[in-house]
Amino acid sequence: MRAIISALLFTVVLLSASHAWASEYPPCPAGVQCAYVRQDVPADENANIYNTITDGISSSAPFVYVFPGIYDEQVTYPATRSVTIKSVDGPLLTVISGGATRRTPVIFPTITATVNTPNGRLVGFTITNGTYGIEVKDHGQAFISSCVIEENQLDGIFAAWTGSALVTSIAVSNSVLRLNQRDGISLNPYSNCSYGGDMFTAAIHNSIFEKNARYGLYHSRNCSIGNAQRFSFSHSAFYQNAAGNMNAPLTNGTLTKGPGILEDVNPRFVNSPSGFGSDVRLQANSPLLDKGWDGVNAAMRDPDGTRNDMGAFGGPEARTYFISPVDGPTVREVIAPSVVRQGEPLTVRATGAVR
Ligand SMILES: [Ca+2]
Repeated sequence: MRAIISALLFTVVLLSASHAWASEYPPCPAGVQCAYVRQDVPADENANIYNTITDGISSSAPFVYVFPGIYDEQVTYPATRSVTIKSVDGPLLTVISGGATRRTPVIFPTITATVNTPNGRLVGFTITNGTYGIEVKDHGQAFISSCVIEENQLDGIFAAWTGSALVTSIAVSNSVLRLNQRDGISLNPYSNCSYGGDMFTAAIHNSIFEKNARYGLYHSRNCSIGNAQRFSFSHSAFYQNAAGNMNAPLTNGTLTKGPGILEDVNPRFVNSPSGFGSDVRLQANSPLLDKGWDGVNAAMRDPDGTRNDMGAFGGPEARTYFISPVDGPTVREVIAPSVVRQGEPLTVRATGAVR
């Protein structure tokens, strides 16, 4: 009888949680077109369904939703319009890979107009097996959140500025940069220090840098990349980056560390091998739970309303990303009769909750 109750309870878990993570079509914001990318049905342009992320971008839709799968392609954002590319079910299930040639999976190109709005948002992917994981080219503008960027040949994210009147802008939040073979994030304003600090902006929050082969966070110039308005860096954690957590210019104070930087702290991921199969959700005893940046209001909080957890499974975008009871949908208030006669129906009542 114990086995039967367990089986029924498992059914309850699935039914309760299914609305939270099943691959349903996400709603499209009012008044805009959305493209849907999935590998399990034929492409149908009339229904805005495509088989590759590149084709989804080519549809001109400003929102591209990507269903679970391993996407072996080079995703290049458009240079003249803004696009949000977002996974439906999160980075454990949705991968963009560099493939056999280890090309860079995601590129934010040089933009062609003087604008200070981001031209690209990337939300909820694992980015792996590339030369760089993500390259932000000269005056590219990139917002990256809820991503796992791991095991790329050079840097997890490489961002450049080579000297012009246009800004290179990079914002990274609630992401994990691990096991890259050079730096986790590499900021590269190539010019000398005479540019006044206005041409490169970076915002890094709520992220985890683990076991990168050189630095966790690297800055190529021993000079300021700007004042606090141009560089904000807080509430992030570092663990076992081979050459150091941050390189010398950072420790010299030219990049100002904000509050909540934790160094040499084991994040306690659920499973963190090299190669496919990593699971960088935080265990219940992780010291990085509730250590992220709350922001100026509740907008940065976790789906359960608590303070932001560092990493790719914290923050407001994580609502749909939990796929098992480990740190994910939970069943509470289970009411089941302790004794049931053979052949009688058994009713189990429970409350399902996404954290
Ligand atoms: Ca939390």
